[in-house]
Amino acid sequence: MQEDAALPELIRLEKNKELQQIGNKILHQERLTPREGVLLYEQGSLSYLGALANGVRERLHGDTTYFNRNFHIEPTNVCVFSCKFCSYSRLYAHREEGWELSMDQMLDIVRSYEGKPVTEVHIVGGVHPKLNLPYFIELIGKIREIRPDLHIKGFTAVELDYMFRKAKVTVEEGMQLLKQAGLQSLPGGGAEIFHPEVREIICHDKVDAEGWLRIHETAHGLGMHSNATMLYGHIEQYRHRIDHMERLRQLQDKTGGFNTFIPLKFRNKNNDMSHVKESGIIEDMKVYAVARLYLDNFPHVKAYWPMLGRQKAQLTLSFGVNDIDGTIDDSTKIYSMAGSEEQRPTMNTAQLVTLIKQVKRKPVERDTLYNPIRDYTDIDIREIELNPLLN
Ligand code: V47
Ligand code: SF4
Repeated sequence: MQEDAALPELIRLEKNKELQQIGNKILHQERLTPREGVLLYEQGSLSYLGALANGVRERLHGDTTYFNRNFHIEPTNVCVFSCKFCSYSRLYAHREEGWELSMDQMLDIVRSYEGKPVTEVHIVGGVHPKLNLPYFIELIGKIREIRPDLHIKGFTAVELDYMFRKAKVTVEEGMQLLKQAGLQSLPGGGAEIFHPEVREIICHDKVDAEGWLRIHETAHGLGMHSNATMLYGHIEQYRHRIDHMERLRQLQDKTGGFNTFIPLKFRNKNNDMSHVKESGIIEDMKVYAVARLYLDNFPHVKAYWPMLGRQKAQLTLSFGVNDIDGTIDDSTKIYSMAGSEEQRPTMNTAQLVTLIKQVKRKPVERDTLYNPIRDYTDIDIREIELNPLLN
């Protein structure tokens, strides 16, 4: 890809010598150290970080910005864990305040997409003590029967860890069984912040960093791909964010199985951390930029638009992001309960394409594994709106 000619000049003009050195490393595609990662956060101006990250994004992807056509199923919000930031779960003892979809209700959701050109179902929910490994194996099998063409991306490492321990199977055995049933990849949730200084405070009782990473490593070993998230903007410090990304970078060196990194902005409504102020837009953009610079072995950085809002998601495209997730169509509540920008997050293809075109990027529909499905650059929005196969 063509490099922006202004970038070397911008780096030359940077007054802070350490930041200038980092800029030159980025230009020469050299890996940043953890210390340099922290320094970027502490001293890098937004414009400098943005220009560097944008250069990396351009080198890797040109103007292509991906989206996919997917829908979410949240089996339940009943959860045995008590993450302080979670606005969504209800403890089993208070399960009458929560919801639990039956197998038939979930399959009806899948059936409701008959004839619609979605390519992925994303399944993530709370950790219900009664919903076990055989149940989810059955669910995946039945989804496959109804829609063999759908890519099934499901279950955070937190859900999987609990499922496997309850079923008394090893991670290898459990992953193997789910793979045989038809599970194809793992979403990136449950990672939060790996460092125990933070994890102990915000989510002490669920799988730890090592357990999370082991589950993803095992999935990668079986040829499955996965994503990784980072919940930022609460009590963590810069060094915790860099430690988080460092652990991911190391695993990615080993397996190459991660597709995309998704920073998740902490939202403070209706949870036990409501007293914690949310991050501002400048910090949000820095998180994306530093992620793009630090995670040199992650092919993609994704902005999850329901959490950020559409305009901020658009802005992230100038700070290293090359993917804005999907149509989502989430009729339930995982994010809206935490105070996300979108109360019932869904966008149709025309809306996603418009968002991407407004910032002069090329919208390309992808599948879960980032195989391009259709380039919308030269397709008129009106044509998309009128064609049910495109919208
Ligand atoms: O791990 C919970 C987050 C995650 C809050 O892989 C919150 O494509 C912000 O797995 N404020 C689950 N975030 C979501 C998830 C996901 C989402 C989008 C895309 C993908 C993917 C995966 O939701 C949890 C947690 O980090 N979360 N509460 C909150 N108050
Ligand atoms: Fe349960 Fe997930 Fe909420 Fe934690 S974030 S309480 S594991 S639903």
